Amino acid sequence: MVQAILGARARLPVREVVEIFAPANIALCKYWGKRPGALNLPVTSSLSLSLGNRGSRIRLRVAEGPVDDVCLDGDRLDGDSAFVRRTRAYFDLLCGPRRPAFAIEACNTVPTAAGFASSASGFAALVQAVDAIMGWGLQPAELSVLARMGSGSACRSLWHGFVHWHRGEREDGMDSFAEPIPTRWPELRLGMVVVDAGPKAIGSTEGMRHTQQTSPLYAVWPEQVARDIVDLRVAIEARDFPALGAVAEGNAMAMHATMLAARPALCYWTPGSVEVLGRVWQARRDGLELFATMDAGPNVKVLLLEQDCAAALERIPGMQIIDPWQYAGISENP
Ligand code: 2P0
Repeated sequence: MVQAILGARARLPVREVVEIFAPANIALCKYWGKRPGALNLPVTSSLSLSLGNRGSRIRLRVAEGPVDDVCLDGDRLDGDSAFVRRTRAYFDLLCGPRRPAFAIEACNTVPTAAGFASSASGFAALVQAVDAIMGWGLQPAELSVLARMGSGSACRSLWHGFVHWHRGEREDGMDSFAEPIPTRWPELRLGMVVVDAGPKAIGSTEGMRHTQQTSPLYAVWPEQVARDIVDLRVAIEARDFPALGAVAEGNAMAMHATMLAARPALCYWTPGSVEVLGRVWQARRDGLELFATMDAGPNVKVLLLEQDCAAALERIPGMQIIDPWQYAGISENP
């Protein structure tokens, strides 16, 4: 598939150094489950909101020595670390085995230790950096396909704002890529509540596999997603916040329900997660429109409007509020 995209493009660098930023993203309709194969082809479509200036910045240059050199947030990583091995495999995938060695400096502006950093922004930045340093000039959809092969949700991190990842039908995955939704919603905010900063016990890839193989509730997940995506698109178009929040929260709860029904159960929630969810739900009963979403971990993300930020912080002290539309000046990508 990489060959189908790159065609006769040279696998030698045309630039010495490039610097790229890609935002992290939070799904409002989740990607949970893969079709067979190693291409990260999803069972369903999904829809996300990017996190403005929170994400990954990557500086990529051709290395002086023969081996890749990887620095993350200022620390040089051991060549055997999982991060370096995954990065190296991705370079091999894109540039082939006879590629030059690269030096990469990656810096996350989503706090890594807080468990929010995902591979999404990293692979989205990486594929754009490789495209730029090699002078390939690939189309956005092609970059999205290649980002997806690094990590599924990375295909959504090529854009700011709302992004729709289309499931696609083809077995080669060439029609499974994301596209931006051109609706801005400047009042929309996303709160991050750190419940547990530690690494999660079961990664998403394994969690998806286990859910698909053993959960009797997984059978209804694709139908639910099909409805939720349509409802989200309508809510975004109408800038209908209660509708957007209700669908996003319901979709996240449904995803976690499929995991809870897996055998044995897969539960990313901790008592702290439930406590935060309780605060969100109590706020709503009191007339404050907050909605929750959660991913493959215990931390809680809160959807809210700018006008409610102060009231929300009284309910959930310590919540870090992100403006998804604040990214001017950080996206000077080539
Ligand atoms: C999402 N997650 O849509 C869902 C919700 C986690 C829960 O995308 O195996 O790291 O690399 O394709 O992209 C996390 O999964 O998984 C994810 P791989 P990825 O955001």
